Amino acid sequence: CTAALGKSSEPRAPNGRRYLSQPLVRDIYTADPSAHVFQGRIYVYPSHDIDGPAPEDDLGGHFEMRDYRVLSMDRVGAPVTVHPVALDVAQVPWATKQMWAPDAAYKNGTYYLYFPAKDRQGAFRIGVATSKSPVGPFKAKPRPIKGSFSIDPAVFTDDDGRSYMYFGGIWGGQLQRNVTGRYDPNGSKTDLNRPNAPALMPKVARLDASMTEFAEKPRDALIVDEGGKPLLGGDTNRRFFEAAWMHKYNGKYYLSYSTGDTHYLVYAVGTSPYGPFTYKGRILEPVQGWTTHHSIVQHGGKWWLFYADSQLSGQTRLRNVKVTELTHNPDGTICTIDPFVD
Ligand code: FUB
Repeated sequence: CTAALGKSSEPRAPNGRRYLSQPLVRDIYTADPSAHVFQGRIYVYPSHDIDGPAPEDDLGGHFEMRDYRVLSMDRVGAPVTVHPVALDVAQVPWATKQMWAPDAAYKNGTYYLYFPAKDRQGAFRIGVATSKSPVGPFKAKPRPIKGSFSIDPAVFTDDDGRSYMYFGGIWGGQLQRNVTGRYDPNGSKTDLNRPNAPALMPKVARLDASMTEFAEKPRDALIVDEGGKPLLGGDTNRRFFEAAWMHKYNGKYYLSYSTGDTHYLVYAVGTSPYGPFTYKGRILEPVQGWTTHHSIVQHGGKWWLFYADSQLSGQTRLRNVKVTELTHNPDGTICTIDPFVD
């Protein structure tokens, strides 16, 4: 596992080290990059960070995003195009605020943009919007996906054409406020508050043929330790927090995610898109900034990790998307990446 050295002219991070890679775009702030290859070109669907008045809090009230803008490039290292607004919260009948981490999919000539936002009750739901272009503009469905809740949708299409949505997040992502099947506005602010009980898990549901509704009730994407036991709520270095992503490598299903308050990107491997997934290790050590959220995509014969940090602003609420190469070892494990060099 080797990393390319940063150029000596590049600024050092607050920790005195150099950044492994530089921001993909500097004109706008972007985060939570969901990368896909459509017709040979790389498209990145990020959150579009903006500065707002909300003070920082544990529920992410300071992430006040209002719209989405798509990035695209011919290949990693080529010039990046920042496309015009693809969808604005004002165009989504049910949504009020906080257009958080999105994802996209393609099927039969239509592109689908999946996004979380808060409804009038203050509950996160997941919406979908469609377009004939990968960069939009997208037209939102009038209602969120039936049975959806929480945040961070990631849609994976398997080799047999079936698509699955992974989603969820604790703390501000509200997974812990949906355990009864209904949103409880008075529920815990963080998690289940049971460190010795199984942690809250990401959810997975297959999408129906329309790609705009669940074909089934969401179920837990169970993450277990080497002994097959569910990761526990108190295991904060390994348990799921948010930012689920799925990629398939050598026939195995790799569920990767953020550990949130411990700031790691980690992964777990299974033999079915539903899991269970056995925890394997870290993908990315903590970046500058509180959040860490990524995607993994293959292009040009290599695997790429798209991620984000706060290099440009120094503020967690104003992040910038980056990319670096990701390596699978011969035994299927993933090389841990340090986002800093020197
Ligand atoms: O960008 C807002 C939220 O912060 C995302 O939905 C989370 O994954 C975290 O990055």
